[in-house]
Amino acid sequence: MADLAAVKRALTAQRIETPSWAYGNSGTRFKVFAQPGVPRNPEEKLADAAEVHRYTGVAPAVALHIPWDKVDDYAKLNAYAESLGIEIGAINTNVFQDDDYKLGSVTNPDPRIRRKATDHLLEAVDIMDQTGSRDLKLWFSDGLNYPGQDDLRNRQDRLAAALRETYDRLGDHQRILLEYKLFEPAFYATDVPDWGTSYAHCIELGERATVCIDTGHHAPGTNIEFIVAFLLRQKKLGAFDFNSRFYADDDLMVGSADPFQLFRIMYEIVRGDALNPAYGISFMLDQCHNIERKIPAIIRSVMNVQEATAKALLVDRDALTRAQDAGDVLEANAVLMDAYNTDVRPLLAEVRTDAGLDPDPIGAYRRSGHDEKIIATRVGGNQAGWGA
Ligand code: PSV
Ligand code: MN
Repeated sequence: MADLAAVKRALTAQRIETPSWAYGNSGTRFKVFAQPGVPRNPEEKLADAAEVHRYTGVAPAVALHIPWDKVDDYAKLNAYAESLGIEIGAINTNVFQDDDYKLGSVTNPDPRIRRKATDHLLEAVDIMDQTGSRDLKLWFSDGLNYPGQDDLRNRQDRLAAALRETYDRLGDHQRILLEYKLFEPAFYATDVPDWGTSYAHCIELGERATVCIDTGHHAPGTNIEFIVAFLLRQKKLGAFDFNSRFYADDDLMVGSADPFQLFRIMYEIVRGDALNPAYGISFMLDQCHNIERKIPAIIRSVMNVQEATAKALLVDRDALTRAQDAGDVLEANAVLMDAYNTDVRPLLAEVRTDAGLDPDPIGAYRRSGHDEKIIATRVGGNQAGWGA
């Protein structure tokens, strides 16, 4: 039996970072459905993130995306976050929304464009110095649509050079999280398509470069928990971008399409003793809420991660090891499934009550009147969105 007091302590200590862009308007390449009350600036995004933390108690950090969240005074933004009881987390870079990047950013054949893209990465580190952020998250949309379009190997060399320059600019407490993605927007070849490519570049860079697993960035059927186990063993797992997918990079609420997969991922985290924030893994969401209200959707996502984590913590690891060592296939599988099939909602309600929170975060948010307030007051100005 898992030690219930220890399970509760682990759930209380858990931290989940939410993305600023999930609070703003988003959509598919077909249509952005604007919602009333959506933030018009980074401050309003922070205010919404603070609501998520207020009702869940485990989401005190919000990731920024530059230039979407660019401000003149980051010290002021930091102080505002602090006044709301939250903090600024990872700084995400954006080298995918400029005409210059049509043929790539840091891998572009044109040295001027490579310089511009690398300068953006360096600028992001300058911002981290001001926000006190530890994590620089890099995702490159770079790739090719046609065989022969550019030289695959030269592009790896250009990527390595930009990463090296950025890594060398990091302060002692800062690190690079290198994200990968199988395809899109490029379809024939992507310059960082998989965890192996990210891992190899991170090894080349040094110990402050680690892999970020975006759960939506794999081929269907990929065993993501294997990647988690492998990278943990190598001490090269730095972060998650959690979301859910049915087909591709759907960016749906984590744990909605496949809660069992999320449980299997969280089991490897628990198995690797990597849940505690002190271990250094950042559990971020990277989602877009295109058709549902955003704040309750993010609260639901945080709760989904908590539920998967609680189930993972409930696995009777002694019984599992015994069954595994005995080669008892059915019993080993049954031990894991017993934990997965446990209804952990009462346990999480207890953890919330113990922390002085409402046991029902979504109900509490709905009753708070925040949704009505933002709809009534956030009128005029331009809604912040990522322009999809
Ligand atoms: C790319 O699809 C990605 O997962 C990267 O993390 C970007 O920064 C983010 O989505 C933008 O939504
Ligand atoms: Mn991502």
